[in-house]
Amino acid sequence: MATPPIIDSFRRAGQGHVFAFFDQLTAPEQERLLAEAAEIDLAEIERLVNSLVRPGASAGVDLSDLAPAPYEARPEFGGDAAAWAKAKTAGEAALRAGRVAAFTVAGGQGTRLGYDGPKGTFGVTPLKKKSLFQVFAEKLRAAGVRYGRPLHWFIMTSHQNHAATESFFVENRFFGLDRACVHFFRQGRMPAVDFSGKILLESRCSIAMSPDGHGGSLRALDRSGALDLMQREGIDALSYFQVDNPLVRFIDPAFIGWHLLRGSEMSSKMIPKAYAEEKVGHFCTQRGRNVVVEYSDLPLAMQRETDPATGKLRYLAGSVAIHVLDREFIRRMASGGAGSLPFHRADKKIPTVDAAGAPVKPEKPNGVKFEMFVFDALPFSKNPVIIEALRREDFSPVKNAEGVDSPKTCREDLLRQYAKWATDQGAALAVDGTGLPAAEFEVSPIFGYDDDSFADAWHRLAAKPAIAAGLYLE
Ligand code: UD2
Repeated sequence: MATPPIIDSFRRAGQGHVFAFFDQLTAPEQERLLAEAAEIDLAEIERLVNSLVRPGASAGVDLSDLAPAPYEARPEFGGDAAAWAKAKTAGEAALRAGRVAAFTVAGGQGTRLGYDGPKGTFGVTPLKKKSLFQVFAEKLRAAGVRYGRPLHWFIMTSHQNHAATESFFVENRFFGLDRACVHFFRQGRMPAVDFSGKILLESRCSIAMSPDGHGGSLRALDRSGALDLMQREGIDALSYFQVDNPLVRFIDPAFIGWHLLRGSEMSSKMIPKAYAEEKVGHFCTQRGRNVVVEYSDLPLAMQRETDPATGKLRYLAGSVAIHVLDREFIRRMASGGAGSLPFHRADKKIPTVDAAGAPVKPEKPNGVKFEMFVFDALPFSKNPVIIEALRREDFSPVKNAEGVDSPKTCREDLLRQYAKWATDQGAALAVDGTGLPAAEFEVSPIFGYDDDSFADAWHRLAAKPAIAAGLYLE
């Protein structure tokens, strides 16, 4: 049989070892390997190896001329109350007009949590143990009712978790959403390479491929037809959030309003960092553009720097990965028309095979994965706006099995959120100094998913229930 041309192109690129076992494989195994190889842009890999992997390659993050990025402070912290009110009105109008859709990036591998399954299926709420996906689905359902329009929801998965994610929704009857409004699509993949730039095999018949990072969502939104669907439906603003954060207020009229009124192509929420080394990105400016510098790339001294006038952290504005993106901006980024997202290097332990084809489970990093980050689109966007958000209303991710950002801290933050909404309405309940209620209770997003919707629902109740352990408001 003649050698398939793709094998020749791999050989020419110095990656012929990918097919070292080809002649020993069954026909379906050969097909699988060829299909994976066809996903790879060899020129792109060569570029990345030269710029990020070869000895002497730079880490790729430019820290010159950084300064803290300005942001719109909330009215209670000195911001312009009239501008916030105007933004909220504009956002509500956009929601009623059906101009907004939700977008969850759920393609990550969730290794830190040690949970076997798509992270969105992980149970988080205090009493009902609702999954992350159920919490988001119910917020969306409630917002659809509030604004008189069902909202579309895009969910990006990876090759590893796509089927399990879809089945979870089917088994749970889409949590009451119209399934025609829920759209799943897979993100792209990139091959891992060893430290000399050779593409790693995962087994004799497969390449070590992994998701291309949440920045891959821009290309994937385009490729999947999501942008065309948005255009047909008259949707121009996409509310972007991560799968691990059940507190997120992703249908937030004020945020959407700031984005639209400013003609912003990419808007972001910032939260003041809780402590200097908090593992979030930092909103900065660099030569007139907004950028996010990840905690791992910002030297500790800068993370800890304080402003002499206020004593506060100088790089205070933490990026918690909540954005609104303009549809046509995504399209331009996806086609490379606005610029292209850089890849970042992550050194990992990558299961592979030795020269004889026997499996190898490395004990220390043996190779490099390439990932794009969505926040790297920021410097390419026109009129970007950053608004301040409240941690208690927007952010408590589940990342680790224990300690910070764990199921326990997230459950407690959900309880604090419910307690705050209830006490704001005059409900009597005991809370400790951190706002944590003594009674474990739960508020369904269908009852209330933010302070406004909770207040309205509470107001409508003929008899106000006593907030006690086990109460479920729905
Ligand atoms: C991310 C941000 C950090 C901060 C923090 C807030 C990066 C590099 N850092 O940190 O600045 O905002 O979140 O919680 O993003 N995902 C995919 N496909 C991929 C990789 C990730 O969909 O290929 C999704 C993943 O499912 C999750 C989100 O992206 O929803 C974040 O991924 P992560 O857990 O790797 O991000 P983390 O915690 O390092």
